[in-house]
Amino acid sequence: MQRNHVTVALTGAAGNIGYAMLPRLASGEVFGPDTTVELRLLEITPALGALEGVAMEMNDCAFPLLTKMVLTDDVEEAFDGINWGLFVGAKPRGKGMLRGDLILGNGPIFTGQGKALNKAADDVRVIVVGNPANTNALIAMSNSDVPNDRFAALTRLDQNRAMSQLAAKAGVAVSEVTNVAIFGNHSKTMYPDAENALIGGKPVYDVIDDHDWLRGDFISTVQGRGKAVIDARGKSSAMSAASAALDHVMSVERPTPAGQHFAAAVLSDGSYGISEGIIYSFPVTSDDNGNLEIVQGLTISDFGREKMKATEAELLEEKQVVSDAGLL
Ligand code: NAX
Repeated sequence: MQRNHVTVALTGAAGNIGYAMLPRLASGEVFGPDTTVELRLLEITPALGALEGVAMEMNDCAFPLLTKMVLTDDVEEAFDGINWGLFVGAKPRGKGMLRGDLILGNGPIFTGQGKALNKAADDVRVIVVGNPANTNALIAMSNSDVPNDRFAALTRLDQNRAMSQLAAKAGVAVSEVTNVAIFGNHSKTMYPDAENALIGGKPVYDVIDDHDWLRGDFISTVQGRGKAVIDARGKSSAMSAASAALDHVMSVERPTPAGQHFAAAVLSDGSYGISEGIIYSFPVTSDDNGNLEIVQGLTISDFGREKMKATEAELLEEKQVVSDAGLL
């Protein structure tokens, strides 16, 4: 998608992921070297002071393409006329907090943000990063007049994690790994699919002999990677999450190379027998105009089917929770 100027809203802009994302958004890397960028930085009121500091640093980077930054705690101001909404801001999951509590704690943020999106530009696209990302995207979508196909939740980090694991196991560069799909929820039930993935254009199952690893540790490593990073670093993934979110934006903005696909959680249309009406991660492609299409016809084994159903069940439960709470 070629444009001269893009307006991008980033929620939670003073947080860890926002900090890792901002310089790359303004550098020209994401939207190209000829596209100027306006940033709308949304935070909660108590974080506006910290946001001011982040904006000072952004100014000190002296990015030639950055035309304007708006710092605000007003969602309507933040989303007015935007081409992209990067929904990162959410309350973190506290120690001992159940997933259900997190869903109900963060859900109301996304009802308001969904409504405010009605002021966005006609071509607006949204990527939800804040957890529980799939269900938050469903809430935002359900509360907005923006067409459903503009909303996605981030599973690109899971795809990137899977690619990195496969490359390391095969002893090849990560650039050799393509067509890794992530099915389902961005949670520990997700199913990273190696059965349709390629290494150097060949099926992963032909390149990696250790099929027990592909069906076992590979999957659990990707599913548990977020926790492993927290255990090692003492903080949740921020650099990699920011990078994946920007990979997603770039993949949506550019046509997908023929025969390839990438992972994004989008509204299920019943593809692969998955229930309609949930935000479920599928292999997708983008056209020249940022429209996503679910890739059809991948071969799914009984093993894969079972995993896809388990993560679907979790998403249906999450949907029930937010539906009962009147958030949809
Ligand atoms: P931080 O706690 O560092 O930053 C979050 C920021 O959001 C804070 O500055 C907070 O003030 C702000 N915020 C809270 N409510 C807001 C609202 N209503 N409007 C605007 N801003 C608001 O968390 P960070 O590490 O940046 O992570 C952000 C979110 O990403 C979390 O929900 C986290 O769980 C999620 N993640 C999602 C990933 C994914 O792949 N989908 C991976 C990484 C990450 O865990």
